[in-house]
Amino acid sequence: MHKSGFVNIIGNPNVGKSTLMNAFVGERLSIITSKAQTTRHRIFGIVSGDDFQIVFSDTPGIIKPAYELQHSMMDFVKSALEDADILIYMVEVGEKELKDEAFFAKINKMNVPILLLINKIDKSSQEELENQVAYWKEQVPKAEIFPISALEGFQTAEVFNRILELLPESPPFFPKDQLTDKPERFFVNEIIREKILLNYKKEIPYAVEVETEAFVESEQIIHIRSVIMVERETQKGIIIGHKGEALKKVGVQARADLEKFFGKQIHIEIFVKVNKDWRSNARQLRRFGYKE
Ligand code: GDP
Ligand code: K
Ligand code: MG
Repeated sequence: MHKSGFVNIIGNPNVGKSTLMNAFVGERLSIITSKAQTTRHRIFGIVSGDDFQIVFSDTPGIIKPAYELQHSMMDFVKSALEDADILIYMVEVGEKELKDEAFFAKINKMNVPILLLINKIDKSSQEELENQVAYWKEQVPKAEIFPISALEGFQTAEVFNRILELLPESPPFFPKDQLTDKPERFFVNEIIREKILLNYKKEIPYAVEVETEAFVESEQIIHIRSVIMVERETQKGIIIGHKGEALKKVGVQARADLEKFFGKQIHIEIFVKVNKDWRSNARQLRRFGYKE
């Protein structure tokens, strides 16, 4: 017998969704920072064994969309709610002030198993944790509750084993050696975007999109050419920085991660271009893979 299914991870921004998926897959497929809206796409992380295949979906955090890009991000969340075989709803210790009754009502009515993971318990006391479990039992009675630490790997094996038990009988959806649905260039873009999230303040990271124009692999080395797209001339100046120092730092940091990710020497050139209001432009969003 072979089991296979879609296990979709949803939750508020910054609760640790990407950290959990990477931990299960054993690769840094999803970028992680302490900033909300780090994850903009729905990303598959595929874990296969002899008789099972779990297709995890990492998704953007749930937000009220303010512009077209964020609408597309929430469409990824919606589709993850619709096609799950098992739903992982992740919360973090102490987030109960973000109560959303309509959302709870919706997931309580879903007819797939729901695992409600209370993450970051490394930061909580035993008493606080007990209160949290009681609270979530009341809000989402349908869910099985697991207190975990995605970062420290606490109780994540238990969650994984429960997923294996709940997984429906099915042939695999992807070749057994496939790790993700995204092409190599996607991960180049994401690694560069992570460095932008880490190096620039305020609005800058949210105005940025990265596009990789060339990815040429030979036996020894991968040659990459990427473009950082911003919405305004002033943002371009900030990205490049005084004498190009800021952009150089992004390049050095990205290259180090790319070498780890691809296991090869990397040569990378990064340019900055203005692409006015790309975040609000449906055609541009389609081009960057945010829309069908
Ligand atoms: P996402 O926005 O839900 O995908 O969250 P991320 O995976 O990007 O994580 C957001 C932040 O929470 C990062 O700084 C992570 O290192 C941190 N984080 C994730 N899991 C844990 C955990 O179990 N414990 C603690 N203390 N921090 C965590
Ligand atoms: K985040
Ligand atoms: Mg994320």
